[in-house]
Amino acid sequence: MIIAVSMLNPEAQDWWCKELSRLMPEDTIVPRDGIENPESVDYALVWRPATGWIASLPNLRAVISCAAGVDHIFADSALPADMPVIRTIGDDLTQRMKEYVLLHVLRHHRRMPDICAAQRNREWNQIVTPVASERTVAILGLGNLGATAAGAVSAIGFRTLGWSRSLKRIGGVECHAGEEGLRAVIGAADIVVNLLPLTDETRGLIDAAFLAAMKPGASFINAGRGGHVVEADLLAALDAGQLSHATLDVFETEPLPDDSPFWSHPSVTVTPHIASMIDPMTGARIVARNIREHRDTGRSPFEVSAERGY
Ligand code: NDP
Ligand code: OXD
Repeated sequence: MIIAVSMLNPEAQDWWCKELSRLMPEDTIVPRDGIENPESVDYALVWRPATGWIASLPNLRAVISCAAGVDHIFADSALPADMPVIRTIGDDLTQRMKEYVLLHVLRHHRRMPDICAAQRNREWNQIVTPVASERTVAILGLGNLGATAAGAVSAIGFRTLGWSRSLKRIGGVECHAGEEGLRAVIGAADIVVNLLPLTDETRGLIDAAFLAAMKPGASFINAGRGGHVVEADLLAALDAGQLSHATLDVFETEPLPDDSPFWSHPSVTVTPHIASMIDPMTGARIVARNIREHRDTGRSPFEVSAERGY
């Protein structure tokens, strides 16, 4: 087989090529710029491929996202309609997201941004916060990552609400679905965590109306995608005090531009899309296994639905 690799970051591309070559010695792994005959390429492993690049490989059997999200593939307007798209998930990725969500939920809950600001001013500010059982946390998206994060948040004592497209049953989590479910969840939560995939339905979901429907003074954690948020509306809600704090891992434009107001906003914590990046060694093993399975069976349990977009 010939497997082509296309990543935005040349170092990451190099790394994936080397690691896959090691794990798949019987196959040929080529970087995007090293393809001699586009007709010979069987699989493509990608992060944010250039528009039309996938379509330029006429005999491709499937395209593999090196990540859990696949919005970066469906964003390609030239993507052939029937192209199988396979995502990469694993325990490593789930564990990392669980850690990120717990870290920042606890940080918001215990008002660490205010404690840190007080330290910068040499103020001995003994902020007393309610115990976890008196706080409500909402997780938007109850898939591979959201369900695990919701279980972990519930396990440390928060009242935990969850929202998804279809109604779920998760121990310790009050699950909701649909438009009405969303209003109920965001209206009750002190901390809202976004772990939705970016699709036509979820793009721009977190806009002025959404933010106004949140509990006054609530906080927001975004580890889904930047495209879920109307950034100007979020800034306005923070400036007005409707939201007390936002921790943002993902942005409409990444890397976050130098002149973004998020960098220096006193009520914003920026993390550089690191909530959960699969460990590259583990990732390459999973990708190699998924490609072999697809080659042998013509299917993959990790194939996503083009119609749903996730
Ligand atoms: P999954 O596909 O496993 O789960 C998605 C969840 O979102 C499901 O519960 C689904 O509902 C729900 N959902 C989808 N569309 C809607 C909608 N319109 N209304 C309500 N609920 C909806 O995804 P993962 O948990 O694996 O990942 C989620 C996202 O996290 C990724 O797509 C990616 O964008 C982001 N991510 C971010 C990372 C980071 O480092 N910041 C790392 C990895 C992922 P249902 O269950 O009914 O289908
Ligand atoms: C992912 C990501 O989707 O890293 O896995 O954002």
